[in-house]
Amino acid sequence: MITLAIIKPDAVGAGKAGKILAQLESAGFKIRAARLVKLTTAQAEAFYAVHRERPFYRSLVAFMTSGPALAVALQRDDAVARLRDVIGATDPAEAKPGTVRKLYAESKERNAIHASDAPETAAREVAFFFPERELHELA
Ligand code: 3AN
Repeated sequence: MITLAIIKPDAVGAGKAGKILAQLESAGFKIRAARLVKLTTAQAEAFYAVHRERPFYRSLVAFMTSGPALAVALQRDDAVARLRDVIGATDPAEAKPGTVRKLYAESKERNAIHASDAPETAAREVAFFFPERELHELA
């Protein structure tokens, strides 16, 4: 199974992308595709469309377009749930010790990493960044 992670602009800007990728690899994920992207406002709005009514939506879009982010397609068994375990809670104050967000996130918004939250979401989010057909077939 393949899921999507995005190492967000805060973590890329702080020079933590390599450490985070190493942590994900140590947790058993294989990197299947990777792309450094500077999202446009339209792309960030589309990616986070599910949150468009939330009060933090405009701020989230501004943050996600503020600098380069690293989108990564990751493969392992039970990838979606296992990646959610490794990244930790949305709010770093609530994230368990050793999780990516506990280690690297600054706040609920600037929280270092995104991970797909369900298998259907993962398929859509992987295709958003990696439309190549081969990757879908293996997902
Ligand atoms: P997660 O990323 O853990 O799946 P979601 O889907 O609820 O969390 O939120 C998506 C993104 O929106 C988060 N990664 C975070 O950057 C931002 N966000 C969520 N809740 C808040 C909040 N209360 N204030 C500011 N930003 C938030």
